[in-house]
Amino acid sequence: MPQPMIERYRDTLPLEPGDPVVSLNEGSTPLVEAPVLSERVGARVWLKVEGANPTGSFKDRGMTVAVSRAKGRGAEAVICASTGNTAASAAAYAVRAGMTGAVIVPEGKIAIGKLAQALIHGARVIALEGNFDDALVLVRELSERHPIELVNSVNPYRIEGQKTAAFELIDELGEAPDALAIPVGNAGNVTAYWRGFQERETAPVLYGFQAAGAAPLVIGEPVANPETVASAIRIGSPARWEEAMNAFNTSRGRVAAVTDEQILDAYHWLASNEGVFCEPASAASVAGILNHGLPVVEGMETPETVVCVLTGHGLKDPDTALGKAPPVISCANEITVVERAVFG
Ligand code: AN7
Repeated sequence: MPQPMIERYRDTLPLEPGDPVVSLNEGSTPLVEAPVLSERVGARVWLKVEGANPTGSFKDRGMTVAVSRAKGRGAEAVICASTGNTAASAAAYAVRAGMTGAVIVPEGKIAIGKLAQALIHGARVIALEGNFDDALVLVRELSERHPIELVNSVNPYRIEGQKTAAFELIDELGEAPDALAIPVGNAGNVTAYWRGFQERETAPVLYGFQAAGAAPLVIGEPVANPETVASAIRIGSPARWEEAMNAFNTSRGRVAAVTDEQILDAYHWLASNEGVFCEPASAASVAGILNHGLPVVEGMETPETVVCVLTGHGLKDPDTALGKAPPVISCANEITVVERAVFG
C-alpha cells in the first residue's frame, strides 16, 4: 500500500515516538505536465496539484503533522483563523483525531465549498466581523488563555509537514526544478518549500505571487484592508513575513503582484487549456509567470523546468467559476432544438 507522506518522510518530521498518526492519506499529489503553458512561457512547466489532497488543499500536509503532535501531547481541541482552507482541513483532522475544532473566518469572505467542509465536519464556525488578520490576532490570544491547540501556520509542525511537498518534487523529477512559482498569503507555504529544498541541499529560484490588493510583501508594509477575488490570499499582515523574504532573497527569486483580472484570466485559461481546475488563489502562480515572465537571475541560465504550485481545488469556489465561465444553454426537449444547442 502506498504510504501517506507523514509515514514516508517521518524521519524528517519532529514527531515523538509515541505520537499517533492522524492521517487521511494526504500528500503524493499529482505532478502534471502543462504542455500548453510550457509552450507559452518557453520552459518545461509542471503543475503540483495540491487540490488532490483529502480536503482539497495543501493545508492537509501541515495539518496531519500538527494534529498528530497535538494528539500526542494530549490536546482535546484545535482552533485556527482561516480564509477557508485551513478551516476545512483543521475541521477534518480534528474529527479524525477525536478532537473538537473551532474556526474563525472573515464573515462573507470565504468560498462556499470551504464553509460547507468546515460545517459538515462539525467544527464550530465563527464568522468574524473583521478580516483574516484580525482573526489571527484573536486565535493567538485564545490559545494562550485556553488549553486549545493553535493550528495556523504559526504552528511549527504545520511548516514541517508542508515541506514534504518539496521532497516530493525532488523525488519525482529526480532533482529540484530550476524555479518554483507559488501564491503567497500568510507566507507559510513558501517558507515550508524553502525549508524542504534546503534540507535536500537544493535551491530553486522562488517566485512568489500576491494579489495586487493584498500584497504587503511586495509593497513592503502591512495592508490594513486587503481586497482580492482570490479570497484564500486576502491577507494583509503575513505571519511568516521575514522567513518568506529570506527565502526569496536567498534563492535569488522575488515576490511580485498580480491583479485580480490576471488571476481570473489565468484561472480560466488553465481550466480551458490544460484541463486543470484550481481555485483563484492558486492561479496566482500561473498568472505570475504569464504576466511577469520567468525569473531572470544574473549569472544563471533561464529556468528550464518550472513548477507552479496549485494550492487548492477549483471546486472549493464554484461561485467564482460560474461568474467567469460562459452560461449554461437552456434547451427544449426536442431533437432539432437540442441539435442546434449542441452544434451551435
Ligand atoms: C489555496 O486557509 O491562509 O502563504 O487560512 O488557501 O501559506 O498562507 C490559506 C492560504 C495559497 C497561501 N493558496 O498560503 C487559510 C490560508 C491557497 C490558500 C494560500 C492559501 P500561505
